[in-house]
Parts: sequence; structure tokens; C-alpha cells
Amino acid sequence: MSTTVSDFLLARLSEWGIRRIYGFPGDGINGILGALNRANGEFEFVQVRHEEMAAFMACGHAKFTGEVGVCLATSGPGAIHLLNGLYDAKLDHQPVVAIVGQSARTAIGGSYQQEVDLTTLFKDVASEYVEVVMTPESMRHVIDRAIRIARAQRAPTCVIVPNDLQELPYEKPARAHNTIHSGVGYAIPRPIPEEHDLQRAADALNAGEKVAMLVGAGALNAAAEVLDVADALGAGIAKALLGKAAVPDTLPFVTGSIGLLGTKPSYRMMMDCDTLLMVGSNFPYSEFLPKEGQARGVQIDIDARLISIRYPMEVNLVGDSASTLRLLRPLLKRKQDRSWRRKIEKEVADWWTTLEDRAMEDAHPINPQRVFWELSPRIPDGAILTCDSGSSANWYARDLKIREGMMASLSGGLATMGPGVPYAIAAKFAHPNRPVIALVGDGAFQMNGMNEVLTIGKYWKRWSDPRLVIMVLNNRDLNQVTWEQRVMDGDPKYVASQDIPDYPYARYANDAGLRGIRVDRPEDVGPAWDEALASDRPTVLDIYTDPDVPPLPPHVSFKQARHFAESLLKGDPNTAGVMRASVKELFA
Ligand SMILES: Cc1ncc(C[n+]2csc(CCOP(=O)(O)OP(=O)(O)O)c2C)c(N)n1
Ligand SMILES: [Mg+2]
Repeated sequence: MSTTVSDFLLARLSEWGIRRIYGFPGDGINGILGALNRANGEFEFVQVRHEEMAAFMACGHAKFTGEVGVCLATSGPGAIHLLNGLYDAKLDHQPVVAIVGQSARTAIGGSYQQEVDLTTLFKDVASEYVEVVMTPESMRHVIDRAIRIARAQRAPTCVIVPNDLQELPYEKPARAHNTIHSGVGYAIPRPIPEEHDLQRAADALNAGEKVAMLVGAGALNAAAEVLDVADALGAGIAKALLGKAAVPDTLPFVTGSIGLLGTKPSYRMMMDCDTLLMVGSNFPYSEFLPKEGQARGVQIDIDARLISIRYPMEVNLVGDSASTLRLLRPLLKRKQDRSWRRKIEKEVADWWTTLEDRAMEDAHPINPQRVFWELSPRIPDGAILTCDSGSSANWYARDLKIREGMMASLSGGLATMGPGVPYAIAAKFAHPNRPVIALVGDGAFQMNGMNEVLTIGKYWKRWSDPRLVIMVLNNRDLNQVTWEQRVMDGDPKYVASQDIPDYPYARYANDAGLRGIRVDRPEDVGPAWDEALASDRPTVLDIYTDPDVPPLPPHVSFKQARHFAESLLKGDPNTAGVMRASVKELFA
């Protein structure tokens, strides 16, 4: 049989180093699936339960490997299902290539079954590159460009392949006018700023007496350089959510997360600093940064579009974080006065004590903070952690002590529910020898995580280390939003939108061939983590937690406190429990 366009597509993916494809079938991609079948196991096709999960997995793959993630879906409904996962990749700047089927070229424009205007559909999410492959000859440059642009722009791109084209014989472009002759390969550039701009940055940083650093996803591969510069500057380091694993939480001057899910020492440091050094972060909430005019600002980011948009920076350095910091370091004078650093370290130490006290506070039945607190010392070396959107993101951000050599991620920019479990699956495929822990809410688990447990059941025996623990924060509530209704809007909990069905997740896991552990007593939380992390198979930890413990911001404004009090007066159904659980934290 001659090489079809689909065979060629796969050969090209292989030349680009792609070995795994997350997807779900349909007749819009049967030509490609046939070629996958013929490829004799050269590709690992991972079959998901829903195409959105394939996109999340492709994004997770990119996050945990730095490589391009690839997802494959059929035309019409399959393609539409990918969207949210692709937006997750777009907003977190991850290279993902979506390959989708389309109606046959002979039918396009004919209101045919499953015909959707896919170019228009993907135009926004794949704004860097979305193309329909029109002829066998153009497959080569379209796939080459989709991959290269995804890498170069750190963005999702989309290749649309009409189903009739998939089975045609492949033809090389002729050496003629109107043909495109592309090649494989991409070398990551490491841009650096001009010397005089580095000097201006150093001057500002050298003049400061109270330097605060904020690091994000762009600092994930720059830990040594960040720590070196922080040492010279006597600075504390706060971390945006996606930068959780950039520097370890075990260091005494790391103030932890910032923002609504942040810590008090991060907040205090930003309010008191006279100089701000931001590295690789697009952290959105300006109210958690210094007041305009309070601090001199220096920012390092690889993307000039993201420079100086959260705080008016004095020096804007466009460059690779590690390389730029390495060049900056010799220009910095080590601060002799370490009193600012000492003050930060004292606040960090006090804060960890506060967090422990909060975690050990009684709740009904289990304080969610304790779940995360007990996990910290038990996280195995080299573990990969994922988290979902919901109240668990607060405790993940604040309570979890990340150590060196770990990776951790969640949906930062889109903050979508649902990626916790699919990211964890992608982490296991990418690093089958590393333990993976997913921290998800019961709402997110019901939304899609439960379905993907079946995917885990299908594949886990391929992983050399079978440990994948999914911790379900079982609070029978869409708790994060319930608290937002109370605190931000002063509304009581709207039961109709917030209560979710109670369900025995541990039993479900057992039925699916995994291990299920149900925990409903605080003293069992630690041993349950031990058991799950020593298990010979993937485990669902179903932990029955108290929805009345408030995931409050580190500083609660007077307005928010008043809203909160008003919501209780308006007859919130959880009034008694909420009062009991939160007075200590809120008004102490
Ligand atoms: C797809 C999507 N839908 C809705 C939201 C809004 N939202 C954010 S957190 C949350 C509640 C999540 O509930 P759950 O997973 O049970 O976690 P909990 O907050 O209860 O711990 C909701 C509805 C979202 N971020 N993403
Ligand atoms: Mg919940």
C-alpha cells in the first residue's frame, strides 16, 4: 500500500519526536486512526473518555515535559469538545497541537452532517495557527508549522484534516511555483536583554533596602538563579500559583503563594517593600502588588506582551529568566543589612505555625486544611502534584510544602474545573516512574474526574510505579464559589446551585479496579495518605471534609467581612457551622 497522507502525517510527527497522542475516535479521523494502527506501536494512542480530557492531557504533557502535547479528535462534536482544554493551554502558554477531522472536501459547504466551520471555531483559541490541509502536498508544511509555531509561541495550534484527504496517497510538493518546502526542527532561543538595561535593573535593585521577589511559571527552570539573586538582594520570594514548584517552600525566606489564595507573609512583603523584582509571572491581581509609586519595579519576562501590565515597571527586561538572572547577578551588590530578610523569615516562620494551628482546628468531620498539612511531609521525593480549581487550590497554594525536584501544576490562567485528574494521567504517562498526586474537589471529580478514573483503570499497569493518588475533597458543595458568594457578594449560599450529590467515591474506585479509601475521622487522614502512597495500584482517597471552613484571602477587607456578616444574617443555611468554623480565622 502506498503511503497515505495520514501515514505521512504520523511519520512527520515521529520526526518531530512525538510519540504519544491523546484522543478519541470518530469517522472524521478514521484515515488517521488507520494509519496509527499501521504504525506498529510507534505511537502510544491514549484513549480518553471525553475529548476535553485529551486536550487537558496534551496540556499536562507539555507542562510536565516541556515538549509539545498532541491531541486528536474527530470532526464536529469531537473538535468542539477539545475547546476548553485548548483554552487552558492557551492561557497557561503551553505548546499543544490539536489535530481534528473535517467533512470531506467534496462535502464542505454543503450543510453536511457534522460539518462545523472549524477554522472559525478554533480561530480564537488557536489564534497563532489554524489551517485546513487542502491537498496531500500541503500536509508537510501545515504540520511542520503547527508544531513549530506551538513551540515558538508556547500556544495551542490546530490542524484540520478533511477525511477524504486522510486516505489519499501522499505526494511531495513539486519543485515549482506555489509550493511550500518546509523542514523539521526547532531550537529554543534564550533571549537576553541589552547590557545597559541589565545595569539599569541592577541600579534599581541595588538602591532598594526592602526587595520583594515574585516568581511565576517562567521561573520554573531558574531555581538556582532565583535563589542566588534573592540571596544577594536579601529578598523574600513570593510565588504565583503556576510558579509553586519554582522554589521550595522549605526555605525560610520563601513566603509562599500570593493573591486570593495567598499567604500573609507574601501580602505583608508586597505591602512593605520598596523594590519589586518580578520574574516570569503574569500574576493578575494588582491589589496584591505594591501600591503604584511605593516600589521601584524590575520585571523579567520572555514575552514582551506581558511586561509592565500589572505594575508600572521602571525596568522591563525581555529575556529568558535563568539567563537574564545569571547576567544580572554579577551586577548586584550583596546587601549588608539583612534586617529586611530577617523580618520576612520571622513572618514566614510564624505563618507556618498559624497554618498548622488552622489545620489542626476541629471541624466537622475533617478540616480540609489538615488533609494538605498531613500530606506535606509525606509527599514522596520527585512527586508530581496536580490540583483542580476549587477550595483545594487554596490549600494547595498555602499549605503544601513543595520540595526540590517536584513538579506541580493546575489551571492557572483559565482556572477551569476539570484538569486535576487528566493532568495527573498525563504526568503518569510522561513519567511512569514518579508518584503522582491529584488534589481535586468533589464537584470537579463529578464533572469529569470520575470518568477518567476508568481511563486510569485501562492503562495503569503500563506504569512502572503504579502510584497515582487522587484525593477527592468530599465536601458535598461547590465550596469555593459558595464562599465567593458569601464573602465577595454578601449573599447567602444558594443551595440550588451549590449543593452537589453525596457519592461514595472510594467504592466507585474499588469497582473500577483501583483502590478506594474512605476517610471520615481526622486522626485517619495521615495514615490514609501513608496507605495510598504505599499502594500497589492507583488510589482514590475520598476524604469527608467540612464545607464550613473558609478559604479566605490572607487579608480580609472590612468590606468583605461586612458582606460575610450580611450573608449570615440573610439566612445562610449553613449559618451555625460557618460561624463555628470561621470566627476564629476571620476575626481573630
Ligand atoms: C468549568 C468551570 N465551571 C465553573 C467554574 C467556577 N468554579 C470555580 S471553583 C468551583 C467549585 C468547585 O467545586 P468542587 O470541585 O467541589 O471544589 P470545592 O470548592 O468544593 O472544594 C466552581 C463552580 C470553573 N472555574 N470552571
Ligand atoms: Mg466540593
